[in-house]
Amino acid sequence: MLARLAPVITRLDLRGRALSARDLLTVLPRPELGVEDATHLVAPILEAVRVEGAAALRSYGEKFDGVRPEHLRVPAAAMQAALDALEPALRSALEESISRVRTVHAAQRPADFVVEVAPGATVRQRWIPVRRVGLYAPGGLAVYPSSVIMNVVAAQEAGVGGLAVASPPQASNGGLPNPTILAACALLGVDEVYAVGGAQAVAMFAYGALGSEPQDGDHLCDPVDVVTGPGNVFVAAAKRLVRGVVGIDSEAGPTEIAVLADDTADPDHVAADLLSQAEHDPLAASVLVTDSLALADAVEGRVTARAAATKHVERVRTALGGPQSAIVLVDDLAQGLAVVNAYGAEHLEIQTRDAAQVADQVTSAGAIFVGPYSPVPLGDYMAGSNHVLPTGGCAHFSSGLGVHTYVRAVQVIEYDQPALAVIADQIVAFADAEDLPAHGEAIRARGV
Ligand code: HSO
Ligand code: ZN
Repeated sequence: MLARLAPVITRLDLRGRALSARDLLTVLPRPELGVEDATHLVAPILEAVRVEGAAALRSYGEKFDGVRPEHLRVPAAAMQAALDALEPALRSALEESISRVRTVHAAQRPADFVVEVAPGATVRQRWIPVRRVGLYAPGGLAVYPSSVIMNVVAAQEAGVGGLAVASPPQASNGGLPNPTILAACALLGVDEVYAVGGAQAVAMFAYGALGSEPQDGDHLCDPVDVVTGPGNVFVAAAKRLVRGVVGIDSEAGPTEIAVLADDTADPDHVAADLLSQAEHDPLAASVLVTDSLALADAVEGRVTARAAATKHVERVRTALGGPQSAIVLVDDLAQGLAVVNAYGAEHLEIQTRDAAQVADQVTSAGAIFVGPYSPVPLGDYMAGSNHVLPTGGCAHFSSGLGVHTYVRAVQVIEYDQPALAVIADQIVAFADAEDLPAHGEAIRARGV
């Protein structure tokens, strides 16, 4: 007979407690990221790359990745070789994922519109893709070809013309990035790939980089307009520092899953889903919110048993045992919704009766997974949705990665002479009130 295992996840009982959204935020803590501290460490790296270009990139490869890349720009033959070596089952999975993600993102393209404000007076809105983007794919503990797909397909469907990918050089791959990352790029038709990791990759994209060896050419990499992609705290710090020089996506933190469940949920499914995200990171957050004590007990047991048997047991136990993870007991679904809305999880599963209706009442989440057959790993790989999502409560004010990340809205204004004449006096009155008479004169100069 097995000894009873100590539960790996703590419990938080909110039953009978009337807590405001603000109070709720303090009872569901999140890990401290330390991005601000890391900015001091990465600032000199950014400066070195800006000034020295490829020479600095090679030195940092040697220092941080343990290998000095001969080819910072991955040669075409190496891209093709990685694709040729791709195992057929994985190739088919990548292709299916690309196809589904492409279908969803093609539908995300926002429509231009034109409004006739008055006769002869139009304002048009055009969505224009950015010219060139730099996409970062981590290569240390986390090697996620799936994230390459999420970034590249969104940018391609936005209509971005220039796409570059960077991923750390691997000593085990002769100083080139991870072979599956290269194969994913090749499948996606991306041929500009760099063996550059961490903060130095963000700097290379933001400032561009001059070559230092003959194989680099004069310009190794041209600057981009937007840098996206997940990374560790140093990548997040570098993105924070270059924001303004370029656009960035969010500073993605450790992954989070919240599950809102009632007594109809299958405890084994809930436990498996909580573990699935805990395996990413010791700082990952797994939170179950339920009004069913029986479900809470059953999930606790299943989580503990599954944690003991899973491959990344240390990571999972640390994540589930951390203050960022909990089983939260609530009075009813209404309080459960208040909790998940205050939390604003990166991923939120709804495993309740009438799950679709409950999901409609969610106001803050990076992505919502509805019903028993829509677990988060489906979205991580294959649903068609994007898995680069706001963490750390950023879902309260921002969206996941998508076509919108790579486009800008430009308004186009066109009035004819009679349309301008109708409002000329009002513009002049406005300009005078702001003591800007030259504004009014620009209107009057048109004979109106
Ligand atoms: N769950 C992660 C994404 C990921 N999962 C990549 C597997 N591979 C953050 O949404
Ligand atoms: Zn995942």
